[in-house]
Amino acid sequence: MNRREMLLATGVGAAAAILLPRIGQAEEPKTGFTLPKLPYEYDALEPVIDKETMTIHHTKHHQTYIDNLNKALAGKDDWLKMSIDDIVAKVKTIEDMRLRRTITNNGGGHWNHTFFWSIMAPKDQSGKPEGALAEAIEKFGGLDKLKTAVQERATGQFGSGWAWVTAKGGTLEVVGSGNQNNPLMDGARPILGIDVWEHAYYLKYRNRRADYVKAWWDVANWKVIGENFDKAKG
Ligand code: MN3
Repeated sequence: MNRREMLLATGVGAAAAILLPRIGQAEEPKTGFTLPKLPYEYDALEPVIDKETMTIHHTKHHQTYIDNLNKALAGKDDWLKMSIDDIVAKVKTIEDMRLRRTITNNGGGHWNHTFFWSIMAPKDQSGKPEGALAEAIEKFGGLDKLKTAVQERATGQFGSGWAWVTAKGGTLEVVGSGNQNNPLMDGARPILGIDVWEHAYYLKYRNRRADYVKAWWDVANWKVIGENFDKAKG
């Protein structure tokens, strides 16, 4: 008689039926991260971001970061237990510099892209800054000033990287990062970030990064960015 049969036979079947699968699940090791589904269709951000770019960016580029992250974390159960948010925030505690670099690039890549998809919406659902975020933007000098600062960061970023808006203590700040680094790795929480790797815009905008960033605001999801601000201002 195994444990389950014994429990059933002794009349605690109802409790066992609830408890046993839970025990099993808790002991199941997490094997890695999976590609999150986009919150809209691949062509939903047209004409600002074309369907082909979105498809390749999501199914190839983002998937590759996840595959490489999983490869790097294989067997590292302590890390696999963590959320991608925690992994990215703690990446600088990794002593092995080679591993730190791999997790920075690929954990960062996974976090950044998951974040990027979430802060965009079809043009007709973009909305506008409201509430506490709208006040913070006013304090910054207005939306046009914020857009100009982001534009400067985005076009001034040499090579691949990101332009971010963070909200430490409720004050907006515009920062840039190279490769897949992000502000979370430096203890600041972004509320908005624009991918300025060529793979994010080259098919449609060719070398015209400035045009892509200027157009990007039409698909900014201000509802989500506002929620990010409420969480980040803390
Ligand atoms: Mn990208």
